[in-house]
Amino acid sequence: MALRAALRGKSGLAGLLSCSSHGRLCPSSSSISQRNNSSSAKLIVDHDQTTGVAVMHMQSPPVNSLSLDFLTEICITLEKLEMDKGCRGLIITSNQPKVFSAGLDILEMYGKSPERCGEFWKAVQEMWLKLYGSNMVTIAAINGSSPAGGCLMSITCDYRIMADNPRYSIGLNETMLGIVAPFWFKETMVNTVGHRNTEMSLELGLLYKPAEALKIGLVDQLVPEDQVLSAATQTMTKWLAIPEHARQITKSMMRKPTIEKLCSNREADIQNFVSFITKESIQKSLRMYMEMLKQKKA
Ligand code: CO8
Repeated sequence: MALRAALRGKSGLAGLLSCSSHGRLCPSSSSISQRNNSSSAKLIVDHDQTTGVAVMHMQSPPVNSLSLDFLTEICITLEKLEMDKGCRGLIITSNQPKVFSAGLDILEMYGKSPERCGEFWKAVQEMWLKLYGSNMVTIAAINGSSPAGGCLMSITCDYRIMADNPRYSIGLNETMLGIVAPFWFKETMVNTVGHRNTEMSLELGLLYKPAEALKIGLVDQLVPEDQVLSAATQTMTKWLAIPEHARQITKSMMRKPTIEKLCSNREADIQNFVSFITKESIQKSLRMYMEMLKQKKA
């Protein structure tokens, strides 16, 4: 049944996401296919009509941290691209220097009401569902550091190319903040680097330099910094040459169990997050981590 849905083409894998509240975050369902590019405050999308490839540049200063507003913009953009039959591939990259994305905006998890935390977490789930379940070929062009939620965004993609710069790092470092990556972060990581690497990585909150990330398969390719986007474009051409339905059905087979697990536990997952993050001890850990970030700067 699911495979048949995927066979229907563009709506296939995305169509499996029956739990994804597409309408909620997407006030407009109009296509952007007639335009070569679109921009909002925090995102620039260059859509090449001839190749069917869109490049989404994140530019939310200073570090592309994923606030509720930014997540909402990302979700709206992903929804539009997914519905656009002229868009078959998506490259995600950053316009901010040195950083792909600093992950979830810590300020969204600190000192906020339970209702607001719940709304924020729903948006995080929504972004993951849209990216992990996308029918498009998705490539992360990681041109800077990519901790926590930034790493999550990257591993939802089909392929990862990272700038070969030892000053950058990538990983799910949640434990370093005193918080715990939820099961769907963990499973996306397991699906990428295997159980043992994930276990060590998550328990120790490891951030990997590009060469180490390549070694464990957290990224697929390293290139000089100024070639990240061109390498992503080249790789995209190869992926788009694969018969589309076969590729989409295969992607669906690989990802469906993880996606369905979140879909059937979505509300409970929100409640877990809210009760965990609003605990005084967790708030204290977040406060200390933010102070540490400031001290590092001084
Ligand atoms: N959220 C909010 N603000 C941030 C974040 C963030 N994630 N990251 C950095 N900032 C702020 C800094 O505090 C600083 O603010 P200010 O200018 O006011 O002092 C500003 O952005 C610039 O930061 P830096 O000076 O540190 O910039 P650098 O270019 O030197 O370094 C880095 C960039 C490497 C990204 C660095 O900022 C960093 O390591 N940031 C922290 C990244 C991080 O640990 N993120 C984890 C977020 S949690 C997450 O994504 C998953 C949560 C899952 C929750 C599960 C709970 C159940």
